[in-house]
Amino acid sequence: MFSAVEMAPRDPILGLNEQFAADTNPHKVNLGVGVYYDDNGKLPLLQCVQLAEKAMMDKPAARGYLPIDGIAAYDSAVKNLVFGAESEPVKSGRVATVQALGGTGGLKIGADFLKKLTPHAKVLISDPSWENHRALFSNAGFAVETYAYYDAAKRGVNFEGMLASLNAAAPGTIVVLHACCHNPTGYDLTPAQWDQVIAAIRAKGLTAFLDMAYQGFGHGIAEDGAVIQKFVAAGLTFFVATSFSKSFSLYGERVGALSVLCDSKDEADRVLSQLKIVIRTNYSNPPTHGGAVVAAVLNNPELRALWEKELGEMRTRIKAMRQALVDGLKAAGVQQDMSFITTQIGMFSYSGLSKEQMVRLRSEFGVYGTDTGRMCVAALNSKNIDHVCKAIAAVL
Ligand code: PLP
Ligand code: TYF
Repeated sequence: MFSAVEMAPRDPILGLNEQFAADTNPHKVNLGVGVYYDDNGKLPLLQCVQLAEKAMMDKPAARGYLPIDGIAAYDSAVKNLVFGAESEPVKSGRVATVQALGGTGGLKIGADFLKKLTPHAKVLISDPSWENHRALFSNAGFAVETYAYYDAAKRGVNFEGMLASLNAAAPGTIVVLHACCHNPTGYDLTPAQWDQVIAAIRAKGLTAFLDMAYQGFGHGIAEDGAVIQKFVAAGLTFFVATSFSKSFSLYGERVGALSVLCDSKDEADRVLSQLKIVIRTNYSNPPTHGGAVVAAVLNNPELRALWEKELGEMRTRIKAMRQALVDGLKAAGVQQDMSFITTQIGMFSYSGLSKEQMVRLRSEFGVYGTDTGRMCVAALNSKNIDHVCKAIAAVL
């Protein structure tokens, strides 16, 4: 039965983890996968999470099945975070939100629902994008193409190209947009550019699917979320996938959500009923723990303030590491201007290094980034930065 099964290729990013684990270089540094580590190179367990868990353990609860769409207090906390507790969409009840297995789960529920709703639509993802965007929407049955995004020569966004791609798209095309902290390039749109993108989406009748995996890692929770307000103000209906993997350092708990902004409460009720069918036929209902922790933090003013502080510390440390990288490369003798690293935002830096240079970084120095030149600056720290700077200087 399985004799004709072919070996599937490894995930290009997660596959690096295996290679890293097997590397015996004592100076090895993993800048491959998008994970935030603290200055001691450790995955943080946030204080706000520990306090919420302690309160839960003090009052142990049985684990029944959750509703198909997850914990009600979680779904409302997500709506409030994404759209604003006092916002018109939340007050009028026209947002359908479901708990999902990470941001990936939110994307997948949205993709499966869209496939039923608009089976012939094309999906556009940015060039380049998180590799799983293409795979996920392809597996949901869509033809996936790209819109122009990265301009290597300019070290920034090819905005004219992006607008041209959107303006050339057929009505109903699904456009996957990184709400903030673009993965992999680290280059985001300016507010004025977002206005133009939104105008094009409106004029051409496209469907926006915002992927918000890094809210709070760019300029702040509210600042990074401001793009959602722009879409609301434009009168559009759209999709938002939320991930708390990075912002709560809860990667393995798989906490995320899908929100769909509809035209009315009646529409949202019907959309929610369809999202529940997608969930029921895939995994029935989500797990309890991660969602309960995030809901406890977001719905408690003190824990919420603590979360904002801890997330702010992660954001500030990443920015400091970007600056340290620019300074360290200069000190290590790199002649070319590397200051673009501090204009990038979020967890990643598209370094501009070639595949050959990235392979050399790995084999000669134990410094792991992706073949595309992407490095996770959130994994740099005061102990490994010198080694990374010297390694990059050597291959440049
Ligand atoms: N979307 C983007 C752009 C990402 O970088 C990630 C990274 O993990 C995800 C979605 C998925 O998030 P999660 O781990 O919560 O599924
Ligand atoms: O881009 C990254 O590194 C993160 C983590 O299949 C990730 O988004 C990478 C690959 C993958 C799932 C998560």
